Amino acid sequence: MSTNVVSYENCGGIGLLLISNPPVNALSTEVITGLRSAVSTFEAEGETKALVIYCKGRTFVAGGDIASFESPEFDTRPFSSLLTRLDAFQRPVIATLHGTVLGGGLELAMACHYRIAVPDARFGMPEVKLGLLPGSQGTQRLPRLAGVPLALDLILSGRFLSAPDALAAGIIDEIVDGDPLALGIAAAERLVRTRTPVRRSSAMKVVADAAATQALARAAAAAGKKPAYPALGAIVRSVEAAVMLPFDEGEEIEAREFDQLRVSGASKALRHLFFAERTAARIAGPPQAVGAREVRSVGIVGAGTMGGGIAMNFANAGIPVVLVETSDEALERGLGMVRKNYEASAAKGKLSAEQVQKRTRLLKGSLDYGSLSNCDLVIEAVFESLQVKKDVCARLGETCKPGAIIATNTSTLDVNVLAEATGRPADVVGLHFFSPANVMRLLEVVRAARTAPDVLATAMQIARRINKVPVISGVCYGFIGNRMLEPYMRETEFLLLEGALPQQIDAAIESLGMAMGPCRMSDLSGIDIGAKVVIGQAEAGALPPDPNYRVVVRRLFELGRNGQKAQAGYYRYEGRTPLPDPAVATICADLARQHGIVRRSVIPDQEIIQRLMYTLINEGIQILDEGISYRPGDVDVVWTAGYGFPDYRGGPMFMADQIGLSEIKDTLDHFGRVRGNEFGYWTPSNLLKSLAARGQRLGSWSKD
Ligand code: T1G
Repeated sequence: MSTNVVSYENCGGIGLLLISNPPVNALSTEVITGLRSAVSTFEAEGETKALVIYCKGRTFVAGGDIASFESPEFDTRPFSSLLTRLDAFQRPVIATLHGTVLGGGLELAMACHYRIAVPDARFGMPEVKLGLLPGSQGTQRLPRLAGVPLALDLILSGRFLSAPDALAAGIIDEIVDGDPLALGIAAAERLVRTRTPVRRSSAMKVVADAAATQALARAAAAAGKKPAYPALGAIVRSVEAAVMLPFDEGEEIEAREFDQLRVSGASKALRHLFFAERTAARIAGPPQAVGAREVRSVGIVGAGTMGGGIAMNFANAGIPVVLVETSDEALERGLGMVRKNYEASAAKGKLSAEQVQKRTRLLKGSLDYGSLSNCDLVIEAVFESLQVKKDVCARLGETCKPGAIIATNTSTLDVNVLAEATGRPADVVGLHFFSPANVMRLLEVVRAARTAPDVLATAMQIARRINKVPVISGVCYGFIGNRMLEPYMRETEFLLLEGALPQQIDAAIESLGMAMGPCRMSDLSGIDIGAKVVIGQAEAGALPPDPNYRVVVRRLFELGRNGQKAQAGYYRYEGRTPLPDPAVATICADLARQHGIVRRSVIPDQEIIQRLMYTLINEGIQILDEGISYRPGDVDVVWTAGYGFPDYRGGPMFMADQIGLSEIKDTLDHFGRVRGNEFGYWTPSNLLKSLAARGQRLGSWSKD
């Protein structure tokens, strides 16, 4: 028997079941149908002594097919009942495992009687990251094999186990190096020869000891604190069912929990982000047959906080880095900071001493631009000033070898201008890292007007190598993320002038799940940084001709209230703890008086949310309309990976579809009417207007 994705053959009395559904052998409907029919064939062949299940390609089954969960007809039960059939065989069923054995793949393996794995195989239940739980007996089998505490830990965290750890935990039976099929056949023959009785995980007893009870109680308490993630509670209830109830009753509870989670907003949002992150890594447009350039060594100009953090990313990935500075002192400071960061990670047990040594050895310092002449990629991370950066770019244009890529880490300057300054704009790309650069996952890759296709392709590839989530942005002020921040900060300040307090605005925004409200965020990133951007924009004549525009941040800066580092900004600080500061209310009231702004005693939270979020969303849609960003999902990835937007809301564009585009447009129009629209703050983007008029969603929109 064989379909496109599953084949079965009888090889010398052993049934061989092969799954071949690239890239990751996900359990599509077709795979499940194929599995059912292969298992029926084995069932019918009474004389076949054992069954070996194995996979072609880079991995054993990495889980259910996530795309199939969108179908209203999706049901976990057909796969679960197949697992029950496998489990019930009297003849041994062997899973031979390699790659990433995840979710439904691990469930399939656990339903087999014997699991053999190659040494570098990894195991996990990552469903929680999709807002789900293992829906095909995983919450029932894993506690039986590995015990309740570890099962809970794995299912709640989604973390992976190495093969040795999985062996120690009782999840697999044997590790052997070799070809998975040959290993599976050898194991099958041995089990048959020795007449080893089949061992069914469903028949094992769950150890219900004090450790299990405590783990469940702790997990339930932790889940209770995160109501935005309903999967956590559902996982605890399902594992609890494994402890309290017979297997089939526990399985039914798990299936019901899964059904509810699958249609929950959180899971839909997280599934959207799963695909959005992977799609963002692809360059839009017709596939271009361009290879990437090779990057074996990296240079960084500027060993400040940014430069040092960027350097760590490359050293972490095993790529040698040279950091160039203008003085010994600056260089030593930069390298010292990197060393300190590594030592801190080692002290927390996140890195071994050898890892620290290996990484620091990959980092070299230099005062000489000449040491960049052999680098394949050079990133400038110097002071954010057009003249300074232009000078550095010009020098890099001369110093870097032909074919080397020159990248700028500017966050506010025009990448086209910097590209021209190098004299070789085709080699230039923007790499906008977020601070702290060694921690934040987001990387905006800025495609300038003359960036060569292979330079862009290399930037995307290198981003993945250093474990970043890359998103392409065109050239505009602030790129995708900071540009959308502009109306958000503008409305924050207007609300402060009108009588809202920083703590009220932050609380309203944090109630949506944002990691930090705008005032806390500004205090953390530095009021001086924000104010200088506004002042620079004013000098460049780029601000709206509105005398009230962002006057608060400028006043705080004048007063030296530069945020957390100054222990005063929108808040006053005790250490890192922000405390409401009546002085800020006075500052805002004085400014409001000077600027003739009427203060109100009550500003509803809903107004705060609408004014900040709807204008941010409108800007995002405008960015799509202008082609600065390719896809709504890209914008969502920027905000969830770089700006603390709650992943369970899927990002601002996904959220816009949930709110309804008409509702957003009508609300903007409403504010335009009641507040006046002299400066165009409330003008819906043309794309928003046309989508709203047609009742279309961003999720189904594409530029072409
Ligand atoms: N379903 C559909 N597509 C998948 C997929 C999946 N489970 N996993 C990966 N892909 C696609 C992905 O979109 C990309 O496509 C390509 O494969 C390579 O992925 C039934 C309910 C396996 C560790 O959550 O963690 O089982 O972009 O770029 O870095 O009860 O993919 O090339 O078109 O990520 O080498 C549980 C999710 C599902 C695993 C490989 N399983 N996948 O990483 O490659 S729920 C997961 C991953 C479930 C059961 C329950 C990773 C990976 P494209 P990639 P990678």
